[in-house]
Amino acid sequence: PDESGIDGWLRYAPLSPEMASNFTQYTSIIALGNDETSPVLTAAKELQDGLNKILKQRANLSYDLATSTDVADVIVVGTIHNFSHAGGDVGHIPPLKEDGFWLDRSQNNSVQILGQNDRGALYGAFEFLMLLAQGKPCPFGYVSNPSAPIRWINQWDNLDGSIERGYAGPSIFFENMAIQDDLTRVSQYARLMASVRLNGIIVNNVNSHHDLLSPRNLAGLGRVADAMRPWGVHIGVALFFDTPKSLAGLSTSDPLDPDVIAFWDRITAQLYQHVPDLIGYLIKANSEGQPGPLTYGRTLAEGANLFADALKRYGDGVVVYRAFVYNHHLDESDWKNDRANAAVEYFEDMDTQFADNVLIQIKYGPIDFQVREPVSPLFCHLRKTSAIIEFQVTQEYLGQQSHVCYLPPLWRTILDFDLRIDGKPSPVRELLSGERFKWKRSGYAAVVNVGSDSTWLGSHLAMSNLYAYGRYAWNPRSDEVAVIQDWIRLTFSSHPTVVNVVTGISMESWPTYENYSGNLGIQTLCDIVKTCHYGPSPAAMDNNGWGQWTRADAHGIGMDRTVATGTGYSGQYPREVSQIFEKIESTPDNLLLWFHHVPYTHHLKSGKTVIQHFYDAHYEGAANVQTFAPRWEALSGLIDDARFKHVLFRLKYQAGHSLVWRDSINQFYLAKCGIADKHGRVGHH
Ligand code: GCW
Repeated sequence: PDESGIDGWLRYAPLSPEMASNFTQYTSIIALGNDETSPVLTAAKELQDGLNKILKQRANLSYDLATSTDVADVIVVGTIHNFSHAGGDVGHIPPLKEDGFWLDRSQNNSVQILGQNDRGALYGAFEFLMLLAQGKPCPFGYVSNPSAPIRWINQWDNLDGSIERGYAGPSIFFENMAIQDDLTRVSQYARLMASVRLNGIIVNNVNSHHDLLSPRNLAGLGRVADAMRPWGVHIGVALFFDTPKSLAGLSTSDPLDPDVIAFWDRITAQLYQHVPDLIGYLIKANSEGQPGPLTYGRTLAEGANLFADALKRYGDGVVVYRAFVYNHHLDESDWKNDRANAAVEYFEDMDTQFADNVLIQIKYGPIDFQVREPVSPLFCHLRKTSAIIEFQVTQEYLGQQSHVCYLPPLWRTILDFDLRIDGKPSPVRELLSGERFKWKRSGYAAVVNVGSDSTWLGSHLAMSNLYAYGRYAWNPRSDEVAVIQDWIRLTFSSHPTVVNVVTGISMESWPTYENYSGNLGIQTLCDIVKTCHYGPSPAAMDNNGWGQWTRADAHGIGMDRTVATGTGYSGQYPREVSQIFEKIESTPDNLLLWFHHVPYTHHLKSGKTVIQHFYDAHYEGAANVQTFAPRWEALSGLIDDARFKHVLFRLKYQAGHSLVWRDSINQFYLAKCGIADKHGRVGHH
């Protein structure tokens, strides 16, 4: 089988002999610690492997700093604490945050990689190697600190080995209702995660199954934790709220019932025995048919605090409670109904009621990972309770890895958005870092859903999103072009043609996809009735209970979410923001139909009518996709054949499918409104 994707961006391709000759011949690596489970030892081995592959050097590994101070050409890796303990000078090192690191090179070409903790040391080692693999020297005196302590992945893996919204084959974690015997891919995954400084993972689907907590699976979870721990990745689990009933046969799962409390206490104690560094529990409750505290007449906070109390007794895991609570049988005939309102309605009064180890995890937009959404207004309603943002690397509504869609430009519309809470600067990234409301624990989660396919995500190009997710969680001010170019050089090649072509396609990919799949803030017009969330199906976007609506009729389109005449959603933002969205004139074109219901003949700021914009955007988007495969063909011979062909196949498929999108959407709206395309293209196929 073709294994060309297994290492992702950690291929460590050899530098050319000319380039390699610019680098020091490193004689040895000194690891400050030799505990098998410690990321410090992992770092040292990774350095050995990387030097061997990139520079064809064989450095030996030792553990004693004292015998080698002031020796030239060594690499020291460990924690600041151990370095100073062994007599190293740390006086000049600036303060490091948890997981941060210091990277430095001395005049005699020795390298210091020192972490605030052992994970930081591993991150520093990866930084050193990923610079080296791009032919870049180790910097002098370089400090790197994370923006936020929580940088996690959510996998939506089911115990039977299937993956909800996974597009890359069966699970690497589960099979036949149990944990896999062979966890090789799990440690390889942890390696990729560590290299972009992701430190935690929830290993199973939020639509969880009670059998996860059966005795043999608790032991299996221990093995998963063991496989990931050397990479500084710690695990947590998603819980099924009704586990007390379905696994233990209790008559209720009421969060205030003493037997239920005792059940969760016991399970938590057992889980901590297998996974002493458990990061916590992720809870999807009262959402899309899942049971939850409301099922038993209790509040969301009472539900969350049940788990919070159990965790507190055994460790420092947190409860991550998802804000994705809404009625999925919503009646569209009522113009006041709006799923986008749900999270704030459910959570706004709960802010002071959660235990201090409860965090609320909020999808970036109020609906569901659409091609464009405004920031979820729930971020404006939490002060005491800290938050995690939920992104999606698996491209559920974004072409399911069969369309290329580089996501950082979308993420930046969210992270940079200033919510003006209390009239003060409040960009989302400053909420997530904890800066704005002095949160101790907050940050990032992304649904990733890698599978056992050797490409991990089902497509080589999709891996740029996993790489970028780590980079953004660490530093949300990252530059999206710089990030993609690092990824390209590490994954494919530093050849200028490769860098230029892949940068071009990647940077155009999201706006292009938006053009043909759902523009002006109308959401992704895909099939939500069959729930595959793939392919054009504009008719599915109304008359459904999910509340993902466009309200398209013969005259107009869009959701009126204003306070004045609509669902009131815009009023969930602080005044300065809500005023912008309340008025058509100040709402940006790209969110117009999210906030307003307008006639097809309404003129946009661009001067075009809404309907003509639809026609043009779909033609432009689909036309641009036609250029992707021919541009990619310039890479023939510059990268390996297997990956060249794999990507080419997908880009050609996307070219065809974008035409299907273009014509389905355009014909549908032509039929609705009867207004002809000014350029005479629509309706003549
Ligand atoms: O978007 C919906 C997805 C479901 C998912 C749910 C959620 C795991 O279509 O597949 O369930 O969101 O986020 O809970």
